[in-house]
Amino acid sequence: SLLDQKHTPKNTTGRKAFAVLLDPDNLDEKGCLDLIQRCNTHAVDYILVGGSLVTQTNQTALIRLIKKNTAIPVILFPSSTLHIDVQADGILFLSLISGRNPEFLIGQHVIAAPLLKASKLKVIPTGYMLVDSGRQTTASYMSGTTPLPYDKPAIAASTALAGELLGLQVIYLDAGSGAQYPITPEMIAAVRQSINIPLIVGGGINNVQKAAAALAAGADIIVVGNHIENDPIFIGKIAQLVREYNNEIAL
Ligand code: 1GP
Repeated sequence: SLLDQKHTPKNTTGRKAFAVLLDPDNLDEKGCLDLIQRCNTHAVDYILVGGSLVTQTNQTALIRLIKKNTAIPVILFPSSTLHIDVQADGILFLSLISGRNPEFLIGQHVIAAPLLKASKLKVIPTGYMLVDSGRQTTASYMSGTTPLPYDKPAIAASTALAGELLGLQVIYLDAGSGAQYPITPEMIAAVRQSINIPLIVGGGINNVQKAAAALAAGADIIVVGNHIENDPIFIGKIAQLVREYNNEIAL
C-alpha cells in the first residue's frame, strides 16, 4: 500500500492499483459526492486530491466531504505548500526530478517539512516526472520546467533510477492532466525495468485501452482524473480492468 512504509521490490510485481484524482478546481460538492460514491462502489484504491493550479478555495471543504463519505485513503497531490491539508491521510511529497527548478526539487519541501512533521500525514517521498504530451500542460508551465521528451525512454529510466538511488520511495510518471498523449508503453517499460520501487502512471488515460497498455507495460498504480469528470462511469470500467488484471496475477 502507498500508506505502508515498507516499499520493497516485491510490491512492484504485486497487485496493481487504481487511483482517482479529484481536482478541486473542476468539482462542486454534488459532482464530488457522486464520484466518491462511485469510488466506494468500485473499491478504488486511492483518492488523490490536487491540481497544478488551484484557483478555487474549496479544497478544504472538498476533503472534508470526501473523508466523511469514504474510507478510501485520501492522498494529497499538491502543487505547492499552500495545499497541505491535515485532514488527508497522506501526501505525495513530490520532488520534480524531471525538471531543474530548485523550487520544486527542494525549495517548497523546506517550507513544508516542519508542517508535515507536526501533522499525522503519511509522507510519501515521490520522484515526480513530467513527460511531454504533445502540448504544454499546466503542470509544466506552472513549474517552469521542461518536461522529459516523450520518445526518450532512456532519459526517463536514468532519471527514475537517480530518484530511487536518492532514496525516493515512489516514481510518478505524469503526462499532465488532460494530456493529448499518455506516457508511451516503451517509456513505462524502461522505467519499470530500471527501478525496484512502485511506479505510478497518469495523464491522458481516457479509455480502457490506454489504461490496459500502461498496466501491461509495468505501471503499478494508474491515475485517472480528467476523463472521469466528464464520464463518471469510467471509474467502474477502470476498476474492473484493474480487478481482472489482479485476478490474472493471482492465478
Ligand atoms: C494528472 O496524472 C494525472 O496529473 C491525471 O491525469 O487528468 O489526464 O487523467 P488526467
